[in-house]
Order: sequence, then structure tokens, then C-alpha cells
Amino acid sequence: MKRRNFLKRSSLAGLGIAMGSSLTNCTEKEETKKAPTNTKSLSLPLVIGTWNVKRAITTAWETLQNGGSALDAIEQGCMIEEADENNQTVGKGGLPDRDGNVTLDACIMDSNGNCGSVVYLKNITHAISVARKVMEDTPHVMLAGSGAEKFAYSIGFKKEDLLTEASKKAWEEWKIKSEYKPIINIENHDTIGMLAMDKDGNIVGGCTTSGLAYKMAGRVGDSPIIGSGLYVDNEVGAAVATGLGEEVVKTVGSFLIVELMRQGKSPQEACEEAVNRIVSKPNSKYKDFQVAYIAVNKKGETGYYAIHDGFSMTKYQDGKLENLVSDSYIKPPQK
Ligand code: SD4
Repeated sequence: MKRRNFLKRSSLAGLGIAMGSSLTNCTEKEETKKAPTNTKSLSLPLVIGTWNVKRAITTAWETLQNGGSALDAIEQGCMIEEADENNQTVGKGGLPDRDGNVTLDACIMDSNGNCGSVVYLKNITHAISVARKVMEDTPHVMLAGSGAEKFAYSIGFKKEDLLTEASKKAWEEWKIKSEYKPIINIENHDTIGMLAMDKDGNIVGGCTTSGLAYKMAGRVGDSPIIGSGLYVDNEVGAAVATGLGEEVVKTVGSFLIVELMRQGKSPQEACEEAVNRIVSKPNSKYKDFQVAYIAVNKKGETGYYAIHDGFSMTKYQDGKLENLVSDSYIKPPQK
């Protein structure tokens, strides 16, 4: 289903802020299964990711199976989406800001509580790999803009033009009206957030995005902000977000979920509570935007929840790859 058709169908289409653009593969969508709201504890390792990202999750899973670390699994998995030019919300081919610049945000966090992040990174496809290098090779957590880019070149990353013909065309079409209301993304592909647990139960997470399409120059979302877009506490669990970053940042969503799990909530309950925090704020415009979370706890239980219908989580556990349709605060219209 093409985005245009999707929009025609969607009662949300006219409403509000958009979450980038992506194409939905109908066949894949038809294959998705409605999952129970909570998943039971199963064996390790496991990998989960936001949206329908089977290829990325499979790559991460295989990395673990082949003896790679959870950190390698996360990096390799995220790199699949970053390199996919058809995915217009991550890495190469991402939709640009309103000035035509593709700027990437990414972060990674390991099971020792180390983390690395890049914000407003231009000209380099694999933002997740640069984030990993910030974590491993610098005394810092976060590098921004030209500093991040300069660091990446200094360690061998190559300069690339990230604006593909398709994204350039979409931007040029957008410029005609320049209306800053891209679309609530309730399709099956977007910013990738990924959590992996190795066979010993050690957790690593990553998140990578080109952020909101046609954002203001300089805008940074939640995805590279440790605690908002991603948080890992190896004693407790981990969470990662997708959706309108501003709302995630305002509630420090991923950290909140981990802390709720620490207090005894299941990953599912914690994701629901974090969404509730957003929708229950005074004058919340939650009908106009999407936010979704996925989470895992130390027992290998997973949870996922969104404001709007249409979100899904991809999971590889127990040798089984599944795309699981998420429950949502706003229920889908009854057919
Ligand atoms: C952002 N959270 O930059 C990202 C975008 C996203 O689904 O996740 N879109 O706000």
C-alpha cells in the first residue's frame, strides 16, 4: 500500500504532525499476527525492534548466533535499516529537514551502562556505528553536528550524499506548500529502535533515525538522547521509543519505563504507563501524534504499546521471528 492510499484511508491523516515517511509492504503487513498483550518469559538470546523490521532483527539474531556480542548484534541490525534507501526515516535516503539536509540522530548503550550518541550528523550513513565509536573511543557520550562528522572521518568513515533522488523529490514536492504537518506514522516502518539480550542475559540497545521529515534545521529528537529514546539498565531491563520525539523527551520515556520495571511492573505495564503519562498531560494533543515503546526485562519478557493503532514490534526469540501487532491507547475502529 502506497503512503498516499494509506493517507486517504486514515482518519488521522488530516490531523497533525507527521513522523517521516515510509512505504508499507502489504504482504508483510498481512502476515502480522495479533499478539497477546504480554509475552511470557522464554529462552535467550532475544532481539526486539520497533516496527516491521524483520531483516534487521534477523541480522541481529544471526550475529548473536554466530558468536557476536549483543553490541555487534545491535550495530549490525541497525545498519541494515540505515543502508536501506527505501526506508525514508533512517540513514541513507532519509527525508531531509526543510533546508534539504539529511541529518541523523543515533545512540547505543551497553550492558555496563556505557553509551554513545551522535546528533545532527550529516553525510554518513551509519550513524549507529559512529555512536558506538563515540562510546568506545572517546571520553564523551555525545557528539553533535560538524564535530561528530569530523570525528567520524578521522576514524575512517567515508563522506556520502544521503539525499537520494526519491527523498529529494519528496522534499521538493513538500516545499511547494511548505506545510509543517508531515504525517503521523502508523505504518510499519520507521525509526529503528532495537534491544538485544545475549544468552547470558546481558542487554544492549540502539536507536537510529533521520528524525522528523522537514523538521527545522538544527532540530534533534529523542532518539539520540539517553533516557528518552533509549535506556538500558542491565540489572532491570531496557526500553526504546519511536514516534514524536518531543513528547518522548518531555517524559524521559525510556528511563521511565526502566524505572517502572525496577519497581515491579512488567514490560507491558511499564510501556502502557509511559504512554499514559503522555496522553494524560493537561491539554495533550495525543490524538495528533504517535509515540510507541518497546521494552524487555531481565527475565526476557517483552512489552510494546503505542498511542495509535498500527504500531508493531518485531521479535526473534526461541528461534522464531515474529512481527507482533501492538495494542494501543486509541483503539482501532471496529470493522
Ligand atoms: C524523532 N523519534 O526524531 C524520532 C522519529 C521517529 O517514528 O521515531 N519516528 O522524533
